[in-house]
Amino acid sequence: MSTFTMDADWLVYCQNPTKPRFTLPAGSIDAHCHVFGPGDQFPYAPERKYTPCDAPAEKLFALRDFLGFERNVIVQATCHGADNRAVVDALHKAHGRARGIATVRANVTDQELAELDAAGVRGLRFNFVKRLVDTTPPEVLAQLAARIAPMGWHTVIYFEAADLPSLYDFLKSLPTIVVVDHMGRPDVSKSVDGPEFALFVQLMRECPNIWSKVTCPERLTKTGPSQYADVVPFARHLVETFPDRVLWGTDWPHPNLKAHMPDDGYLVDFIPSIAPTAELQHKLLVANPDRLYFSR
Ligand code: 0GY
Repeated sequence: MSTFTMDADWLVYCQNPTKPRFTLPAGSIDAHCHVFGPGDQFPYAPERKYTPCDAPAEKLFALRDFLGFERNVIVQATCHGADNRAVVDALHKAHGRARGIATVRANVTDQELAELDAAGVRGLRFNFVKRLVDTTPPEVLAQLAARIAPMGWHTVIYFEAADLPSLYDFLKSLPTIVVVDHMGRPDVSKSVDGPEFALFVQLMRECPNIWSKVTCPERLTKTGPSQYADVVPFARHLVETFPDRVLWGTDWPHPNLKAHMPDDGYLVDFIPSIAPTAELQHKLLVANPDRLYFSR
């Protein structure tokens, strides 16, 4: 019996995804996914804002193989706070086929960072989404970024589009590669050419060290799962404009979706609509994440 009871409105990940029609290029990397617990082994953090279902490494690797991915980038989820043991355990079990993104507090020691590096962690996640975390002051995050830059690590940033104006200068100032989760969460009911998304595109234009995950159509869509048509123009614009600085991932096990749980096979079938050529697909799924995560 688990010590943790998932939230009453929690949606469990799809148990029987369909086989994608789109064949992923050899060496493809799912560059944004999580593991949750299992809570009995890796307790959820006391400061968490949600209690998920368990989603252990074995299930993630089964999905990886079923969909046709070769490797994963496992991102620390907020339900584990700054306790990275579940991610580190998954990296160990992946036998070199995964890298990780950790969350740490300001008092993390150099020795702890070195141990995370040895386990396969290659970056830190800074989260500005208020429903997920109590925000850490940017100056504290800037100090952490300065410490990880010499390690060759990067920063992964999660924020919502409405907060980009206030974060703009902070993002520009970071001394690492900066990977923005889910395209900065644009409001896709607005125009892809409108001022809100234009600001994000401008940030990427101004800063060659800023990358974007073109992920989470299921999270961003306003019109529903049918082709995620409203999300396509945003993701495709970034893929075509910045083909060497985009990443793709499933976001399995899809935390905090309240209305619709995607079929992961169907999410893979979304890829050709945002990366329509074999060359763009290879950059998005293989070359870019391989360069960022697996060069050592
Ligand atoms: C995502 C999105 C979400 C959650 C987290 O770490 C997390 O809890 O990332 C979200 O709720 O939008 O990328 O998985």
